[in-house]
Amino acid sequence: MTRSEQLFQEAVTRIPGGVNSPVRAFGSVGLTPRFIASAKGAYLTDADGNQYLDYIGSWGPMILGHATPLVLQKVEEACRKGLSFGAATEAEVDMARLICGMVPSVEMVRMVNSGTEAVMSAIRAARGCTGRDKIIKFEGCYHGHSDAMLVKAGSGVMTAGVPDSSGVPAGCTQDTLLAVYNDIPGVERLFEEFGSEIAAVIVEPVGANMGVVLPQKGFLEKLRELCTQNETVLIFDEVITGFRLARGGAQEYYGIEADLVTYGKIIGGGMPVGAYGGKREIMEVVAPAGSVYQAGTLSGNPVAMAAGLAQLTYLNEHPEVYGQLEQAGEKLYGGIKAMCRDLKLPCQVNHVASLGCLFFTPEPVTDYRSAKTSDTEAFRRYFVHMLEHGIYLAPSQFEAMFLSASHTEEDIRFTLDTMHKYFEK
Ligand code: KE4
Repeated sequence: MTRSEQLFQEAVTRIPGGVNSPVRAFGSVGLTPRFIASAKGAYLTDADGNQYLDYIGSWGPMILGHATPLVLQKVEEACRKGLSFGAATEAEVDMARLICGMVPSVEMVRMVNSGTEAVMSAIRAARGCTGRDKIIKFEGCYHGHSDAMLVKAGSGVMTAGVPDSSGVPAGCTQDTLLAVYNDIPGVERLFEEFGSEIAAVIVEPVGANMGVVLPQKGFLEKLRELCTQNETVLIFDEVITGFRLARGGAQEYYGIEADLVTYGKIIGGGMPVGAYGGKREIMEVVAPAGSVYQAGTLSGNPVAMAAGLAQLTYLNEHPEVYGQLEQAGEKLYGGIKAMCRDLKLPCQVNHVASLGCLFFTPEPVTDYRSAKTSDTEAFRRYFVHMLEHGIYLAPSQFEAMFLSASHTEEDIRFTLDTMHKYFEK
């Protein structure tokens, strides 16, 4: 029995499903999850000493790679000054100044402890400043696990979401309206029916939780226009795209300004951090400045701020990293695309900058419905081959691949060679 198998055997007796976040359980690929002991650069080492080239990067935070000296040094320095004070610190002012400097649309920002908390709070702020209740979200977009976001499409008649998890009362999702990603007419119909009741539209500017689904031309622009016309708050959930697609995230990359934006992952440098921010007149409704309550014992934690500041400062001072990630993405995802063409594989490749996804479907993937036409058994076989050859992918067809600044040309060549050996069989 491997060490990972031993650990998993005990873990399932004391942790639901043996993991502290469901996707880590390798459920959809039917394997024992690898228990990771350490990581450095683009590589993970599991509890049995096996090394893997990592395309998850902790689901996005590790854009520079694992255990980068510049982040570790700042964390160590912060630790020596104390781990948590529950009081205001200079590091939080530095972080707010840095985020507002990197993202022009963000005039004020509040630190929280996860992407879920950032989204939950941004929605409350949008409802608080508009006095409206309804929210539009898109099928296939994931915004964390707050009740109002755990919805799936109701019956054809209903447009309101129904809970997509047990334990979520219908009352928590009755104001969540569901639309189809890239389907502007559907959004227009919701605005025609509910316009003056809609507090916010929340969208992943690049869908990265149904695999990777890109915004079609005009989609984000039209959402911006509809929200402006209806005085609805446009929320970009940039927990994944934030500071990954560009210094200013998807807002910069696509040239669209959201009213509120949510962050996580990269801004924590690997530590538990989330944030929401945007227009001053919206953010000033948040307590204690305003009447929208939101709080957190460890929000702006000094050690987490040290990690986040180190990573974000580096990205801010070295924008060339984004060009490097763009080129690496072209090499990797362009190489996979060429392989699919040459070997006539029934697959699709969607990618933008360092994010990408290989879908096992012949159908172009433009939304959740088309993503779900993927052959998840074919994905599972591919995943097992890659893992056995030392390449650690997301254990689900409906997740993204994440490149980091630590992935080398050699790593990308090894990845493409390993894929080619699999597909040419
Ligand atoms: P967290 O609460 O997990 O920090 O963030 C929630 C969240 C919000 N918005 C977007 C766009 C997200 O992608 C996420 C979380 N992403 C998943 C990866 N698909 C986290 C991995 C996990 O759940 O373990």
